[in-house]
Amino acid sequence: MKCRVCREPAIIDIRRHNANFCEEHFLRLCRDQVTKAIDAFSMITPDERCLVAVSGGKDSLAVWDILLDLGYQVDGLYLGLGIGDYSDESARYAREYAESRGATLIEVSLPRTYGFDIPNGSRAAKRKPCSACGLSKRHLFDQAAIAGRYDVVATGHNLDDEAAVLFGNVLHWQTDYLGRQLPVLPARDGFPRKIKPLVRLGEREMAAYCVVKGIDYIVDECPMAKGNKHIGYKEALNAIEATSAGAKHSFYFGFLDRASERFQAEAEADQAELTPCIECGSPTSTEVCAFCRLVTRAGGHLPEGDHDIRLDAWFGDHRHVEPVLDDAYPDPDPDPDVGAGADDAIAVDLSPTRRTPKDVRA
Ligand code: Q46
Ligand code: ZN
Ligand code: ZN
Repeated sequence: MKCRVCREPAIIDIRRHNANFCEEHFLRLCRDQVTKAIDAFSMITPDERCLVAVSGGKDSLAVWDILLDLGYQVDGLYLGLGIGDYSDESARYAREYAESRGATLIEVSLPRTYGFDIPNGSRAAKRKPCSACGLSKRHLFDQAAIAGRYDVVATGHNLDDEAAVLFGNVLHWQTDYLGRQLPVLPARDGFPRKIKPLVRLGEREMAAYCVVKGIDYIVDECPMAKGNKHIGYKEALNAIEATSAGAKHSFYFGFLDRASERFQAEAEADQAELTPCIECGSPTSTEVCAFCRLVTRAGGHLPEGDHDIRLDAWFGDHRHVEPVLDDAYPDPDPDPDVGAGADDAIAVDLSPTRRTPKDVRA
């Protein structure tokens, strides 16, 4: 098996490209695919500041790494969800990576700052864990990005994730979600732009990328993911891909090219008028935003002190600039009750990818 570019021994085959690559040219392929996605969808420019949602999994660490290598200004934000050992371990991988690159990692702890964790809080609030988790992530990443004056939030959604979410949305004809399932969600009402730079790269490639670059990541999946429909959709698509290489790519990019526009009017019409939440100041279509309602029902509390002090607690030494006032940034707060299936849910490292040469090397 030889590299398509240099004819040296290859370390990976990528069937949908019908090609094999050596280490050097595989890494170049990953960077090129990200560049292509960034250019095609006008995701980010070098003078913009980016906050990447870091879970400690392969995708979020890979997207951070590639964006740094491409010269973008990227800090990481890790959200501690209080999911036992899983959270402790994933935080460790995020910190180790940040340290190895001399990069800035901002950490926010749901239990410490808001007084609840996902397993107990979701039970108390009578919500599915992934639903409470997805809502918390969206709210806190948006709030952190606006407070830290980041232009854009990047997530590690890869082609497998996007194809699986699309599959689920089509299966249930969730047309409002279909209208918002894009690699870029533009900034709106003071909200940061959201981008998915890995949409041209698959899950297996991201695992291989981390192995080749020596990036350690959490392999175990979140214990709360059991029974998540997203996993079943991925398995179904993997079975199709096994006999039809490139099926996921043509499903997802065919949708973007030829169908997604048809659903956008409905998604836009759904966007209600927003006013600041009376509790936290985040924009919402109701008096109290969905996150603050969750905090109350989960038995938690909003951070103590005024807003400025709270932001200091979040950003610590990493706070770059004065924050904008709470009510300066509204939030669409759609509160979709679908956890990992939401169009803008944070990176999902659900696959039990193993970092073994057998899996990574063809
Ligand atoms: S972390 Fe959170 Fe995922 Fe765990 S509780 Fe569900 S949504 S599965 S990305
Ligand atoms: Zn090569
Ligand atoms: Zn609120």
